[in-house]
Amino acid sequence: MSPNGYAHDPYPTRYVTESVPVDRAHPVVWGGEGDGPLDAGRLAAYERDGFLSFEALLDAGTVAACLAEVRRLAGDTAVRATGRVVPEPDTDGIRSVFEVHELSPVFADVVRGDPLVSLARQILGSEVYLHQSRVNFKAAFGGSRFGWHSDFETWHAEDGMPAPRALSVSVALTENMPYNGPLMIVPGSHRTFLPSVGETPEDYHRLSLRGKNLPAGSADRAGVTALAERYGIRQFTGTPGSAVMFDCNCLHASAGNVSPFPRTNLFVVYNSVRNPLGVPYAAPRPRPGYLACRNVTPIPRPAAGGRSAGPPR
Ligand code: 6CS
Ligand code: FE
Repeated sequence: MSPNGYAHDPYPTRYVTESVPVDRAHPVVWGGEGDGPLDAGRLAAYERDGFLSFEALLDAGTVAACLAEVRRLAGDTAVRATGRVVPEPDTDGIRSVFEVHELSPVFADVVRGDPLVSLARQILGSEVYLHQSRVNFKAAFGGSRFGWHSDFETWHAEDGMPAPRALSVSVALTENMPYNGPLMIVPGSHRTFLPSVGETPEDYHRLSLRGKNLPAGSADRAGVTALAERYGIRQFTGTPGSAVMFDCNCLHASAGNVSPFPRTNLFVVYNSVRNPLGVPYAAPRPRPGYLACRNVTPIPRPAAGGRSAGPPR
């Protein structure tokens, strides 16, 4: 039984003594072809691999507006003083800024609009709300890595997310190249839940988001090795505006950036309104709202007669 009183936990983690992989107990694709812009072939690919990539999800004008906001937020000392800004582990640079949709009207429009929201509704088969948004900076000459993990492992343990009915969209704001720390995913890993051994410390997010010597929440190395030997590793490169949409239980990571080119991406996480957060499954208390929103009010649909775009590329 989970330490926080759940009688049945299909995804036991942190409080286990051994990382024994568990089969996913929930669907991957919850909606159908008629529910959004993706055709049956793209839905089947997402179901199989756990992700879809897009060459141009956001247009150049939107990307330019986002980048201008990134520069403004990075220089804003008031924003820096809030917990929303996560510093690099070894320098005074910025690693991440959370809840960018509350800090910037430009990001608010992007994360609450199409094509992102229509894609999320279709995959998750319901109305959706924003669980989390952030920008990861990955500065030139030293932006630090993100080790192998499943986001759902963290959100289940620390945020009380019951089921893997959530997804992330990672949008490139600068070009993502093989050598500036792009996202890597183990295709097909979303069908296996890899428990993580190690109790969640108090206020763990202060440490975990900086990515240093993590005592909990890192994916089990033997488990990562077995899945990567079986399925391989996919690395995502692309020009600004390209994107990857991926299931919350995909095993993923990214290397540090020693190149002279920053790799700056917007991450937007949508959760199904039918999957509201409860008590954390394995942490002393819930994390702050800027990391895990507890307001499940659905993102509104555009008024009838509004502009509708073609299928995303
Ligand atoms: O703890 C979290 O919620 C975040 N940390 C990582 C490394 N990935 C997903 C998520 O934004
Ligand atoms: Fe992640």
